[in-house]
Amino acid sequence: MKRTALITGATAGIGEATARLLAKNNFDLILTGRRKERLEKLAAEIQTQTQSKIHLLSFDIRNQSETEKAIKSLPKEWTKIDVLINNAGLAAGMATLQEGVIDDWERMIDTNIKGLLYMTRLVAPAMVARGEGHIVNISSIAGKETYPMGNVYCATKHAVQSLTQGMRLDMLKHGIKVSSVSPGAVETEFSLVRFNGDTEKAQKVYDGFTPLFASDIAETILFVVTRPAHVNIDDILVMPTAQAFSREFYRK
Ligand code: NDP
Ligand code: 8X3
Repeated sequence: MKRTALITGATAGIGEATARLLAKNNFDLILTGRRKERLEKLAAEIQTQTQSKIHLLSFDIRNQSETEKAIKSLPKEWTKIDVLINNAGLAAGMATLQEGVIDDWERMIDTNIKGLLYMTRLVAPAMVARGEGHIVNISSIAGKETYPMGNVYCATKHAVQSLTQGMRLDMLKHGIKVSSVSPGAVETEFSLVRFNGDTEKAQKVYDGFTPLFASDIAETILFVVTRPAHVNIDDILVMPTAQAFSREFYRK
């Protein structure tokens, strides 16, 4: 039977790759992100290749009222969300805490923690009422380790780990699955965003080794959301072969 997945942050990287893969695997999709034209282009491409139905919502997940308005605008036939993939997120800058840029902290906390909370608060009640549903939170190796100058980003991803556990506990008796997927370095727009559009700095992150690709994480997410009803993947850590710990790379 066809299921509906809502993917936040589907305009790029992991979210986009996941949209493409789920569309090929019997999912209808609600895709979100701020860049509306990217969502429209992606939807058009997917629809030429698959039978997937797609609904687009363009809003800033840091804004609670925009997020609520978007979810409340869903036509009735789109209100049964089977899978919520909380993927939208970013790192902004790298700095010691004592030299940290407050605006960067706000962006990361508002997107990675508060945005994820707003979305879950809006979508989870209907899952609970139906007694079924699956929430997948995209965490990171940065949710398990803290690296120099990664202070606030790492803290937001540690929060995602903790919230994943909290959601699982709170929704346990309602039959809701809650999972996290925690990647190491994935080559997406992540580093470009982190370094504010500095392509040279962004490229250096992936120099000399093969990072993960967004499609690797999409495949992991597909695995997580297609287990039998009695199986929940609590957390899955996926690393490039050439990466051990968050800052230990084997570069050739
Ligand atoms: P990308 O920068 O390629 O994609 C990020 C997505 O998040 C975009 O679709 C962007 O959409 C969306 N987003 C960011 N801010 C907002 C906002 N305020 N409102 C709505 N949407 C927003 O990065 P990735 O695909 O790599 O990142 C996806 C997730 O994976 C993030 O949570 C990240 O922390 C996590 N992750 C990434 C890793 C990596 O190495 N790349 C490793 C581990 C975890 P738009 O700008 O159009 O709004
Ligand atoms: C992204 C991976 O190690 O750059 O979450 O923080 S890392």
